[in-house]
Amino acid sequence: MVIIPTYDEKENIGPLLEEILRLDAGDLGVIVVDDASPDGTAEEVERIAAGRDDVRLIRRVGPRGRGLAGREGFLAALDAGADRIVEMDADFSHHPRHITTLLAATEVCDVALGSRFVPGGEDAERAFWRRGITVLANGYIRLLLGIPVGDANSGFRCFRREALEKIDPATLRSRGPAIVQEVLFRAHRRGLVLREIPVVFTDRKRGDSKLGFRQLWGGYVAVLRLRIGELLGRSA
Ligand SMILES: Nc1nc2c(ncn2[C@@H]2O[C@H](COP(=O)(O)OP(=O)(O)O)[C@@H](O)[C@H]2O)c(=O)[nH]1
Ligand SMILES: [Mg+2]
Repeated sequence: MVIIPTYDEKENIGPLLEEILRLDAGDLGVIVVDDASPDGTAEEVERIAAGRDDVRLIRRVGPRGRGLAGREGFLAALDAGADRIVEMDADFSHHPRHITTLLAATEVCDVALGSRFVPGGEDAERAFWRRGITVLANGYIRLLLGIPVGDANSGFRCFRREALEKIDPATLRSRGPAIVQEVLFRAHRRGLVLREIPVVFTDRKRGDSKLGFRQLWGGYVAVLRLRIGELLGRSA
């Protein structure tokens, strides 16, 4: 099962679903979790999903957030009985061709992390400043949380069902993009076997990034909170 959080991805979601559904990866279902996108992303998904049972749309209401949507997607995938759960962005930064490699990797690990920073991986075409931020953020997260991975910020991952159950999505706290680090933090602290798989990231061609300075800053604070919470005895 592939879960995709969307906010204003009308132009991307159609072509993306098409590529995912064309993959030779068994009966891979897709759950799109949309946060009432003003551009009509949900209607586009409904149009595609009509008459087929491998594409599902969750229309969220209430406060929106990458974290809130991710959490809901994880829970829906578990609820649907999924054996493997892949999370990815809708903007083609995460290319569907990597899904099969991530799925295969979970035969020998609990969580396969799509990584730009292992041999074969690449952060292509992204603005210089975004790459700089990613490098700094990785150093900060590794230092603070002590997680031995090269790419802590990639939200392109595949989980074995039992691994995701251990991560316990229902109790994730992040409302925003920091969910990516929170999930990694839990996976590591709860003893899951992680493996980094090289992927090539490309910058989005259509639509706009939702990650502004405020969200980036919020992510750093969230990571710091995770560590402080742990030092105060709160379980990861
Ligand atoms: N449901 C939902 N999805 C979101 C929200 N914010 C971002 N996303 C999705 O999360 C993914 C990553 O967001 P993006 O803006 O590309 O962030 P960036 O790649 O870090 O610049 C994309 O699929 C977005 O559509 C949100 O508030 N709600
Ligand atoms: Mg993006």
